[in-house]
This record gives sequence, C-alpha cells and structure tokens, in this order.
Amino acid sequence: MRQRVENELARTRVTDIHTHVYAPAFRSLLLWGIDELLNHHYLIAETLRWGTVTPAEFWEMPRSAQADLVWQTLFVDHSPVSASAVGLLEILSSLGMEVQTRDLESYRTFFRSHTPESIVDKVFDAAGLDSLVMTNDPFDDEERPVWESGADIDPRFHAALRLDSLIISWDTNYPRLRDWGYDVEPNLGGRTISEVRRFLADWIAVMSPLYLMLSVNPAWMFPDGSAVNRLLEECMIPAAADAGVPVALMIGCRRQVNPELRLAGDSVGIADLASLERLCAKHAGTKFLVTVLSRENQYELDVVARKFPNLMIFGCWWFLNIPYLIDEMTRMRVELLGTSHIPHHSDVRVMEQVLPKWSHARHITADVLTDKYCALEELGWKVTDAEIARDCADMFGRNFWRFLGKY
Ligand code: FIX
Ligand code: ZN
Repeated sequence: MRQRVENELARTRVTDIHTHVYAPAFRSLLLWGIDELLNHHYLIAETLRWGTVTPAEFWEMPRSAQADLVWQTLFVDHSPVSASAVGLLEILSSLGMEVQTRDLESYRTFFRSHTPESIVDKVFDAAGLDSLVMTNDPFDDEERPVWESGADIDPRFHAALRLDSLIISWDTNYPRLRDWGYDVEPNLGGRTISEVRRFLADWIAVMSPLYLMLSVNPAWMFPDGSAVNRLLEECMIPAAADAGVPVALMIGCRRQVNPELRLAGDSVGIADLASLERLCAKHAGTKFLVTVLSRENQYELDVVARKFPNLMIFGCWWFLNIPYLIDEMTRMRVELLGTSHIPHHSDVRVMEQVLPKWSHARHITADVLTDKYCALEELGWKVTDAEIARDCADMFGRNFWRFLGKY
C-alpha cells in the first residue's frame, strides 16, 4: 500500500497556493541560489541565537558574508538538524551536489552556471510543480513598476493580491493612495470606501489575482467596527465578489515582536476562531481560504471548517511547517475533513526551497494516507489506484482549483 501511494504521489502535479517567489520577469525579486538560501530569514533567526554577532552587526555585513556566517554557524560549528537546515541540505542533494564535501564555494560555483529561467525550470520539474501563486503587493516599489510595464509573466506564476499594506498599514499608507489619484481620507470618511474599491478594481484588472489576501494578528476580532474590519467587509470582500475570487486570510502572526531581526522578527499567538465563524456565517456567499499560525488553533480550525463549506483551510504555515507538526496536522485534518482541504503550501521565499517542502509534503501525506487506506482494506474496502490518484490530485491542487470554480 505504501508503495502504491508513493507511486501516485510521485506522479501528482502540485499547485503551490501560497509562496513569496516571483516569476523571472520580476528580475531581482526572484530569489534563488546558495547565498539567498542561506540568507533566508528562518536560518538567520537560528544563526543569531548563537550570539556570535548582534543583529545590528549582522545587517551591516555584505550579503555573501552574511551567508558565510550562517553556513559557518549552522552547518560547520553545529550540526544542521533543524528543519530549515536539513531543508537546505536536501536542496543541495536533490540538485546533485555532494553535501558531504561541505564546500560552500563549490555550491556557489554550481549556482553560477544557472540563470533564473534555468533554475526555475529545473526546480519546477524536480518538485513536480505545475504552478504556484506569488504574493503581490502594489505598494511594493520594486514590484509595482513591473506590473505597470505590462511585463510578460511566466504563466506558471499566478498572482495573489496581498492587502496588508493597504488594510493593516492603512494609517501609514493612505497618503500613497492620494498620491496615486484616489480621493481617500484617513478616517475612511467621504468617498474613501468607493475609492478603495476603485483602487482594488484597478489592481485586480492589472494582476488578475487568483485571490485577495490579508494577514491578521491573533487579537483580530470580528465584528468590531475597526478600520481593518471595515476595509475587509466594505472593500476587500465586495471587490473579491466582483472579481469572482476568494478572500484568503492568514490568522495568528504577531508582527515584529523583535524588530531588530527584521523579517525574522515576527512571532505567533493563539487566535479566537469564533471570529472566523462569525465572518464565514455573515458572509456565507464569500469563499474564504484560511490558514492559522498557532498549533493550538488547529483542532478548532478543523471543526470550524466542518461547519462552513465556504471555508477552505490550507497549509501548515511558517513555524508549523516542520515534519513533526505537518504529520500531526495532516492526520487530524484527514480524520476530521477527509480529503476536502488543502494540506500543504510551501510559503517559500527562495525558489529552490520548493524541493524539500514538496518532498516532505508527499512523504508525510503518504504516511497518513497509507494508514487510512490500510484501515479501509482491513474492513474489506478495496482502494483502487485510480482512487488513490484522485485523492492525491485533490489534496495537491484540485481542491484549490475547484474552490476557485476553475475546475
Ligand atoms: O505573511 C506571510 O505571508 C508570511 O508567510 C511571511 O511573510 C513570512 O515571512 C514567511 O516567510 C513565512 O513563511
Ligand atoms: Zn507567506
């Protein structure tokens, strides 16, 4: 049974529904190569724990020296047993490099022989990836001009319109909307709501996003009359409805608990998912894609998903994306929801990271499904290869496309 499940999973093509990588048309925004892999914020946080440099000293260093320090600290001075460190070695190994040489310069030489396009092709092929979804922010000054130039974007890279800059950072960013010709007021008065709707419609026309996305902190309460919820309910949800796309919510990240660590400075908190229930109930006609960061919320999230067909839960987000917790979460979801969820997304920032992410996803899903199918067979229920293939295809992509109404 294990072999049959592995065979079908090896053939299953993946849609990676949330990442932070960019198509090659976005040029330097597409991160790849050994120095970027070493400078991933997960590894930076682990390096700074050893205290050989302060965060301030680290940020002063040139990028390649930062990568050298991460390598020295996590791979030479200590064994690379954390999930992120193992993941880096898995990348080197699956691209054909010898991990035992521990020769950073030879890894640099390997990547120098590639171009962004060649690495993207190689990685899509090796990870069995069909397509992925980027995270796209019109407030990003490097990203916006690429969209405005009408660049030709590799069709394997879909867009997702990320609205944290607009909604969460409204107080800081509303003047930029004014600069761009939208008549908005800080307190959301006057024409603000319709002007934000116009802004969203304009960017939806430019990006053709598969969904509109927002992350909220664990203290998020719904409803509460806050500016965040007004922008969510009066702008984001109606704009998504007009575009015929879901709203994606990421719940439970406490941003910048240690700003010195920059991107690595975010943390986690337990949310009150009764807010999510009230949102799904009030907006029954809206489809919500939801992931939650706290482990303690996962059981509750599965139960909420049982109550609301307009809620599709996805992925093991961020700190949850370690084999130990992916196994626990996938088992619990399968036992509570069958195969009607999206168990994995990669959240990668550096292109090659999809390799270990999806090999873990396949491996752990194989463990879980094998157990379940074996239990069925003990009852006399024979599972066919076609049925295994169907279940794998659902969980690794089709549930997403079906939820979008595009399958
Ligand atoms: O908000 C998010 O989409 C997070 O996933 C990221 O911003 C975070 O930094 C990350 O890379 C997590 O994996
Ligand atoms: Zn993310």
